[in-house]
Amino acid sequence: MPGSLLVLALSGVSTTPTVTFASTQPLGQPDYYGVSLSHGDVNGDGYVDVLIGASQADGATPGDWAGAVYIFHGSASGFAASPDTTLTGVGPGDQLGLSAAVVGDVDGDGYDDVAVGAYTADQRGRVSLHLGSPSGINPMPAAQFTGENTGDVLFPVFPAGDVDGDGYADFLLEEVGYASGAGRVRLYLGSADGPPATPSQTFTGEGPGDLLGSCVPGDFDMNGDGFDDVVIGRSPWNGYVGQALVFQGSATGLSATPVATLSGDGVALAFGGAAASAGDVDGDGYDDVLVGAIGDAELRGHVYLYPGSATGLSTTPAATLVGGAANALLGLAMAGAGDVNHDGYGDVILGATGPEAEKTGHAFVFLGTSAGLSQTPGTVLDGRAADDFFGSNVTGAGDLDGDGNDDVLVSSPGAATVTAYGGYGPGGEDTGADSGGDTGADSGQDTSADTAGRLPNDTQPGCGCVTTTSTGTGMIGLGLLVLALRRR
Ligand SMILES: [Ca+2]
Ligand SMILES: [Ca+2]
Ligand SMILES: [Ca+2]
Ligand SMILES: [Ca+2]
Repeated sequence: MPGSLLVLALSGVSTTPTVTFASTQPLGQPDYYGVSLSHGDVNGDGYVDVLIGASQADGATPGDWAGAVYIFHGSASGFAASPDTTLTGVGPGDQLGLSAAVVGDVDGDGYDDVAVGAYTADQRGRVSLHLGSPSGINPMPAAQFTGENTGDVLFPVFPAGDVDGDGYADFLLEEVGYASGAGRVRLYLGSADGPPATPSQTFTGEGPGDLLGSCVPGDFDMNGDGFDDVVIGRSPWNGYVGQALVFQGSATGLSATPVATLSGDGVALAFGGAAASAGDVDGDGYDDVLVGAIGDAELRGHVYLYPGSATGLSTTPAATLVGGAANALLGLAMAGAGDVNHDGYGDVILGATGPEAEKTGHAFVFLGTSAGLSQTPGTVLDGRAADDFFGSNVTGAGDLDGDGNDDVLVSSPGAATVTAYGGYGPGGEDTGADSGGDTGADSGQDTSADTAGRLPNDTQPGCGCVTTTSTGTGMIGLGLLVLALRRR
């Protein structure tokens, strides 16, 4: 009806970037900037900090793929142009930051902590836990975890929220190559002393090729009991049909076996290749979850929304979003976006590097409503140039500019940038008349000059840092992008 259309039109995410983070690696040497994205408050000052991984960043030798993770501190005046902390890989092929995340406050000292994964030369893999402090992330790791065997490739890291409800953040690590590719997910429970040296629980795939744990969203409470729950995808399971296993949190940790299994609708293969907590899109007090399957016949991409309830996740999707054209690859990346329009309903952001052959890329923000997730995007964000691969990674970013509306981050690894876009509420976009920082009274998105010290918008328009040719299509998002960047 017209009234709701009007509200939709006046709230969402601005298409004008508020901040652009840019790689400093030399042109023509792609570093996979933005392959990992995360946010939290690592220095406890109340401002959101941003983490950006670049797994092919130079180490001692150009092109050695040592990798790096950059952490930018938020402040009243925005973000500095240079990262406040840089973590770098220790050797060629480390690919540090291929996965990295702010995993919450694991030791309960009031500062969020960071876990960074490295592929490593022997493919055993290594994850380092770096603790937050008043001055930010300590570059010296407080703990390190390695794959049990050569080839186990322990590197994906996932915040798990607080699965045992003790107030300490918990996290998950994944060994993608464990047991000939069966895969294993390790749960580490936080404590005042940090995480234990050995995992609190492990979950192992059923057989070679299972790749249990191809995705794990964290920080979601499907049944409102105060214990966060976890979904683990098995994208290649059963001839690439895929499944997603739901594990329930409790005072003693996660359920040893799944309490539910999600299977999609059979239309799209590779179900579970991506997943994310959607937040609470329908405002009923139970978090909802997104699971993607890009392997339909035309590679449009399917994204399914499963609603939470007092008894757990429904195994029937409440909504199915499908890419609008062949090769759209909708749902290659997905995330909860927080509440971009400050209406109390959780919103989500989906990335899609297609459908255009030149891979400019897109991201779509869908708004939550009392009736569930809207079926048309409230905002469409676009990459700027061919081979930007805009939308390869997306995340909610919390409230970066302090206007009361949550913001989003979108990676363009081809352009070696990560761009922030501001949410705004029914009051419409803020045109910037209120100088001196937007405290949120106008519930709008602040695009303006009152953000001194912030990076100028869009510092490298269409820089052409990467000149990959179009890539064709693939079944697995991350693999597709790695292939594309390697083909240079
Ligand atoms: Ca901490
Ligand atoms: Ca905990
Ligand atoms: Ca809900
Ligand atoms: Ca909302």
